[in-house]
Amino acid sequence: MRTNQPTTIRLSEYKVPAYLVDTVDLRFELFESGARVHSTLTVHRNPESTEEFAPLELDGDSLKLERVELDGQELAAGSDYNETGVQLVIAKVPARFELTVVTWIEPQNNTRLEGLYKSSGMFCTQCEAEGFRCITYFPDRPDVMARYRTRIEADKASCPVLLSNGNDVDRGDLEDGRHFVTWEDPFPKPSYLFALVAGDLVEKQDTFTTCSGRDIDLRIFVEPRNAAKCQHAMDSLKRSMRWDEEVYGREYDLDIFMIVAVDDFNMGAMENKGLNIFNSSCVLASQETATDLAFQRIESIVAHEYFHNWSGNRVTCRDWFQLSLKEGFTVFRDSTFSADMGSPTVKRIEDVTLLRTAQFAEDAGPMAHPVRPASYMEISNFYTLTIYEKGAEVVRMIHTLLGPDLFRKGSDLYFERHDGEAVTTDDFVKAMEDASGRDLAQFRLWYDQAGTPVLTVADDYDSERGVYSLKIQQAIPDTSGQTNKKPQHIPFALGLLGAEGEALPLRLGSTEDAASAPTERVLELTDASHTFEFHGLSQKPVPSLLRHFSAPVRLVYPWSREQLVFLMSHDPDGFNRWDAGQRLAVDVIQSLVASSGAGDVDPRLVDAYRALLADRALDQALVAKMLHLPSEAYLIELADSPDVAAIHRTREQVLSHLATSLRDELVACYNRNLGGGEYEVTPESVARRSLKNTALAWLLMINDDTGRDLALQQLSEADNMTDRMGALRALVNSDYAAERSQALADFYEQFQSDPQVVEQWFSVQASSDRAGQLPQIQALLKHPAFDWKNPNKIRSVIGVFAGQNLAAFHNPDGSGYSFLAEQVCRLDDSNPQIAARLVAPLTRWKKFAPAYSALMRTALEQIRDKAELSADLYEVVHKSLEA
Ligand code: 7MF
Ligand code: ZN
Repeated sequence: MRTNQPTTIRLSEYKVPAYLVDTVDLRFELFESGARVHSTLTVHRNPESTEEFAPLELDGDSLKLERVELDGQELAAGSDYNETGVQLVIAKVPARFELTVVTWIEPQNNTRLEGLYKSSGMFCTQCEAEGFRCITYFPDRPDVMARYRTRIEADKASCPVLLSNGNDVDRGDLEDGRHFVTWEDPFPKPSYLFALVAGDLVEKQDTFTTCSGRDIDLRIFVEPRNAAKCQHAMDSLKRSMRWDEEVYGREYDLDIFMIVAVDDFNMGAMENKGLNIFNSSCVLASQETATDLAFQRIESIVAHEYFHNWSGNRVTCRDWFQLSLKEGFTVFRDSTFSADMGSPTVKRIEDVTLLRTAQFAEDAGPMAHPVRPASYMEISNFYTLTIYEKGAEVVRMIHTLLGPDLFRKGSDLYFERHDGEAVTTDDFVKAMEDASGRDLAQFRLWYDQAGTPVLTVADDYDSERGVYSLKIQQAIPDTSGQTNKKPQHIPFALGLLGAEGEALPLRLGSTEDAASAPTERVLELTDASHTFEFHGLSQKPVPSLLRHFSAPVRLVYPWSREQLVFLMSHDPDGFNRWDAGQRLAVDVIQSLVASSGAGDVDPRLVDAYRALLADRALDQALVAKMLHLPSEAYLIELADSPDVAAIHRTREQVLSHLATSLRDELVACYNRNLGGGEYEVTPESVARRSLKNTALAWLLMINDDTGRDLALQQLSEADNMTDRMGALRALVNSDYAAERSQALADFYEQFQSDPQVVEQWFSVQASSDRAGQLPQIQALLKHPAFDWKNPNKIRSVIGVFAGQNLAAFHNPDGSGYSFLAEQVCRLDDSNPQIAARLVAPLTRWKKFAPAYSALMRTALEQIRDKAELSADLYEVVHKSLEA
């Protein structure tokens, strides 16, 4: 734990490493009482470094140093080397040498879950970004790439399975019931991709034959009780491997690919070379225990980690400022994969919902930063929605500007040019430029300028000339440390619709031929203001703007409610149909909030939803999405000085008005989507369940017992977790207090032995304004299944309360805020990464009305004044207080 102020690392101060490492030879002796790590490095001076006589500086954290040897000679502390607590410094080293370092670590006491630690009796590692330095002294930076050989020694009975990166090359028995396995990874890699697992695990085995005919051994390792929950992850893995061959021409490179499920994990998963480690909740699934959402999440995370093998591992990041090089690109890849596996429109809706709700909020808050940040204090704070989601949008825009063929040429060139290297986002853009011949100089601003661009569109129709003009202005808001930003290069996809909903030809000049003019175009905005003229139009069209959400921007256009209703049922772009529905619902809710709930819910909204419920031609997955009202979080993000209680109340008022008005249609929708035969996770059956469960949730907002009875019946008859959870959630969020308690108790009784289900059980309560008021949250923290050492449990209660139960969290008495501050302080001592992530909702204090924001600020100050603040929490709290 640091007590002094952490330092700022700047991109502008990047220097090539003074020494490079060729090989790393590791030997782990694993015991109950700790682990001894013997590390032998072959090192040489970097010819590209200007510092010829630089000292050798190795990073280390929480290590007990036992021995240092240089070329076989033991070195002495003080005279030959210095240990500073975070570094091992050897002042004088030759141009080429062999260094051996022996350290002692205590995985069983490692609660930070960085480096080597124990989870349910199993040894495992997490080294990204800077965890390797918690294992041994090493130049722990991604531009130092080396070949690793790892020998693991452990007790054979408690740790029959010993895994590391690459291929196993040797194994055997040792004295005292111990054994060893040696692994060799032929590909040079940065230290953050190192992994080790040792424990009592069972494996599910399969094979994949690559495009060149090589057989790859696939293995998923889990605790014995989870043996039957690996099939979906295995299928997802094989689909990902095939897709990466077909879409990117990328073949897997080792002979074996392993996945391990771990219960205690700070993040979702990790792409360690040949040995991916997953949070159990992101890999284990069965019909009885996992929802459709979980099945989809698992597929996309397995894909994400697998895709990193090329976008991240074969070509890696030069430094952590380039994090989006691998993360933005890989999220774009996994998102395209998921779109190809299901409905592209629905996947786009899900991605945009996350982006607009959470990334836009981040970009407007005190921690706003560019996709390529210029500085950071603690790198683990920069695994953000901006790096991942906005970074993916930036890659998507390159794809839009170049088209699929030139984009593929660009990615081929990128992989070919930089295979085995550690590079920058600029190298990525350069490869795209060189392959396509396009100039992306202005486009690069997307990497450097923080903040969400605002596009303001004004239109005009000249009936005499038959010309429709669109004036599009862009402005990028100031963010901390950045003002007066330059206009960015923005791809803007659009279409124009005639009175019957027909797609009109887009003729950008009077000479363009109507017959050959496309009905959708991508305009390229480069100036602060542009006016585009569309010719040959005999009537004023309805514009369908920013189709597919072609750029991550806020779009301002004075839609009328008639236009939105029209687009909801006519726009050929499914994404914009959904978006029109969202805008209409937002407009209706916002005006009711403004009038303090006085006035009626616009009947056009009711009619639009009625039409949707009756629409059997439209993709039912899209209908299911369109029936979701904009979330409270999104409504809060859109508001200037949000009154959380009023937004919550009004949204519920609209929901129950819709439900009451559409009761018969909802019952019909419910019944129509009931049954459907054997459970399967196909887009069609997922859509059926989603529609059915939405209808059910709405029916419980009505003051008769229809919904309650259906929910109780569904709860007792469901053969899968999606339906069970749908019914439970609907009951928990209803006013049927007795049924709620009974259903929650029965559910726990039935599923208490399954940690992933218990996490869902915590979440459904913590997110509910009925079951998740502060005293109830306090009680959940005392529940026997709650575990302060398990990040998933912490997130499912505290994280969900502060992030999803917004009316309760923003209780005007400030109790939600001081509760969060207290838990964050407590967690900072055991797991700083989790503490720093959990505090995020408080950092948005400036956005709220004065009464709220003063209390939020007080809670932040309470954290700031805590003794011994971690660097993680220090950075977030200080930056948000100083903003
Ligand atoms: C899909 O990016 C999308 C994002 C870092 C840990 C996984 O592969 C990763 C790791 C964080 C936040 C989100 C994700 C990951 C991490 C993630 C996972 C799946 N390199 Br932190
Ligand atoms: Zn990733």
